[in-house]
Amino acid sequence: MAPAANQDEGLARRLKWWEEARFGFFVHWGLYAIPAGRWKGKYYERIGEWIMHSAKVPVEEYEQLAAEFNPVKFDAEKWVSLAKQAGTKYFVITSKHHDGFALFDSPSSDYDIIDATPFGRDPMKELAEACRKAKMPFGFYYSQAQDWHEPGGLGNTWDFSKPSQKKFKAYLEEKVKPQLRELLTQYGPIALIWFDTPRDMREEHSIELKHFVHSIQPDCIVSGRIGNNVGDYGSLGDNQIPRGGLGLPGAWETPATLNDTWGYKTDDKNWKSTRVLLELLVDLASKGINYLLNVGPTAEGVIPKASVTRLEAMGRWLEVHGEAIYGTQGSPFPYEFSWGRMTRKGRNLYLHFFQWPRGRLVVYGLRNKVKSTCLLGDRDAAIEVTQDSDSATGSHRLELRIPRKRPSGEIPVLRLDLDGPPDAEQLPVPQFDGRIELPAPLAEIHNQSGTRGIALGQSGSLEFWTNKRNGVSWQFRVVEPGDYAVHVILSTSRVSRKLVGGHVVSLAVGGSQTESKLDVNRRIESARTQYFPEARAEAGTLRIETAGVHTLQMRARSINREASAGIVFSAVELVPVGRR
Ligand code: H79
Repeated sequence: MAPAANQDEGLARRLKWWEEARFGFFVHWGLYAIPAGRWKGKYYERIGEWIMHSAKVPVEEYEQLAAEFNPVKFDAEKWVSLAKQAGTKYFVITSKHHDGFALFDSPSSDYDIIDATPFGRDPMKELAEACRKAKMPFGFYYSQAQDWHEPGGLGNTWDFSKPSQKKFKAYLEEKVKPQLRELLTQYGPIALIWFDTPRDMREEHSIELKHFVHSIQPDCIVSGRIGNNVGDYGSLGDNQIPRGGLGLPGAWETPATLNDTWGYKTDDKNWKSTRVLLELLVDLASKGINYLLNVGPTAEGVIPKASVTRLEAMGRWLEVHGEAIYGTQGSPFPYEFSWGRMTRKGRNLYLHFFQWPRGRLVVYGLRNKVKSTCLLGDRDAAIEVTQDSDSATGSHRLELRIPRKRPSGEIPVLRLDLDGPPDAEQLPVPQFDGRIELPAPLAEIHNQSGTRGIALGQSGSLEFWTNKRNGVSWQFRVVEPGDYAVHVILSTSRVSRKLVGGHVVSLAVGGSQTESKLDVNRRIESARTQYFPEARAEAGTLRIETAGVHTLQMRARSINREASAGIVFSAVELVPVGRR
């Protein structure tokens, strides 16, 4: 969801600390931690907090879980101290998820932790206090549109029929607003309200709720999922990470899981490794996107050990490399590197190595002078820098001689201290491996007027290429003439979650042209593609005769009708053939 227009003068002030934070701690905790993925002996594949929906549990039956909710091992200080140790900089917890149960003292409702459980304590009060002591900004997740407990809320199709607008409006007035008022008055300063799944909320409702929050706490950030693009920042899909840059203005965040579920599930052992989690953090930071990483505590109030060890390990990496994450902005380059990612801060450029270069690394297109370098965590490492620019091709070349021995630590980071803010050539140029990446956000879009055309989606992919008369092109710079294999990176987005190929496209540079049917057989396996898959579709070879600036034209010959969003792709790459 794109962020609100910056007419809102409070926006920049509200968002400053949040954009610097880059890494947040998310907690999904509620009654669903009791069934933990199983209902009446049956295991449900889907995310744990959805069990009421997955098993179509009637309200009266689900309500009975409350009598069992007694998290005697809950320790607010322990949770907040883990969040600190992990290196996260804000804390967000479910105050009410889609099941409608309030995990806080809600005077306006009986379906809350004080009235309906034997626990007798308000965990939100304890967490707010622990966060205040730890100087950790504290925020609430609140499901504003889906509420499976109420006939006026959305989503419960097994007990209720779809509510009328009038009924939904009454639910907003009688449940949502009173509870938001409670959340914003009972717990001191609230950093953020994390709204979710707006569904068919009308724009007027989104705007009204946002103003309602700000009328009580003007500095409270409102998440993008309040709907209708009126949030303070944009929210990508759950676990979604775009390839290349987003190419969209504003502040962004991706909520993400350590395993597959959000709410605790006994059987979900699909834990990501520390290494993968750090890659995701770095990948997002390199695109200027916050990472809100979730834990799902048990019904007893314990954060699973597998989560704790990973978060602690991330914290250890951040202790050494945190300056390359906190307070940084995304890479000055509009595409990714095969060896890793970049972030920047002031005059510093940080190179995060997913693969350690064997002795030598070359970066093209950086216009700055490098004044000095520092390998984080190893101040004595000798790095030799050479810079020149090729007048024939106009390309700036930076060569780094790097120790062959890979430093310890999950992802080594090299800081370059520059003569000014990083200034990178925006035109795609060949990088170290000779590959030229043409990313979706840099494409020039050629839509025939009057048709719904190709557009850059919120995931950094091009979508809605459904008309053969439309097309795209890129400019880019060639340094070494020759043959290039062309690959189209097919991708998925929030509107088209299934990878679809079968389109026939033609690609041309100058007089050289190739036509191919794109298939999805070569999946790209990476930390990023687990939930939003990508495939590298081979699309022939092009001969580029001269060095210098060229234009690649991409046209559609036929578009697979099964693809409702048309050809969805995130980049075209040109890979030199037969050179080494
Ligand atoms: O709170 C977490 C999720 O519960 C919530 N967002 C994150 C932060 C979320 N709500 N909706 N969704 C995510 C999309 C849900 C998709 C699915 Fe399903 C739920 C897929 C399987 C279960 C809905 C029901 C679609 C298919 C069945």
